[in-house]
Amino acid sequence: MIDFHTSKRHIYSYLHRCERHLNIHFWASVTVVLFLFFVLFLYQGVRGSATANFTMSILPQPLAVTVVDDSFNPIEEPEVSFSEATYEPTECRELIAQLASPDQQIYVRNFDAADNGWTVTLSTESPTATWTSGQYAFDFNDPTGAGCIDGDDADDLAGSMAIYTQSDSLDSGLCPLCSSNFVNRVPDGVFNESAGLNTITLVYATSDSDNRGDWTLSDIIVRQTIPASQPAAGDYEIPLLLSITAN
Ligand SMILES: [Ca+2]
Ligand SMILES: [Ca+2]
Ligand SMILES: [Ca+2]
Repeated sequence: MIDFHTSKRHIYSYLHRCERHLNIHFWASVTVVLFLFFVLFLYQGVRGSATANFTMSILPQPLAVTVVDDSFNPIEEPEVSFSEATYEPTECRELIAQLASPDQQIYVRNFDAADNGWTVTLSTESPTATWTSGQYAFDFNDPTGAGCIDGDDADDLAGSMAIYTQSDSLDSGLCPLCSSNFVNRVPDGVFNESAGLNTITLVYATSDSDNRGDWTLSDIIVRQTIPASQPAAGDYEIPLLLSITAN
């Protein structure tokens, strides 16, 4: 005789064990599947990584010479002003002015633009330029007779300009790690049209100089003769160019 209740209990027990068994299998399967997804995720993450090449270009600054103030602010239209002179009928005189006065300085920058050195010069736009005031003029590049008489240059005017740089007037600029070795000032120069000396070198750097650096030059003395009987026509002017060239 079958004990129905006993069988039923056995069946329930059996089913319950099966359910537990299935649950264990289910969660084990879920765990395995999640683990596989995790591994796959890591693998995809590794396989999907990329190397980004960071690039940067530091370009050389253009070779430059400017006139700046004590704080290195550019002075757009620097002037060199001589003291006033009265008319003198018989005497040839000399006036003195200062280029790059105490609150101004010539500022040279070479930040990898000229690796073989550079040269800073002063010149006029043309060797035949003169000091002019309306119809009147006198010369700037004729040292004949100490700048007091006309020589064999193209014009018939007298007058001579000389440039003098001072010792200890050449200094390093703003670059803290740059060297000023092999950067030299030229003590003096005289414009001479007939001798072909149409530019005066103020400062230069040799090929051994630092390829990166900035320098200042100040207190440049300019001497200009005024011929006797030069008409007092008013204000005389002559533009001069401050230039820098790579060697
Ligand atoms: Ca001349
Ligand atoms: Ca002449
Ligand atoms: Ca002359």
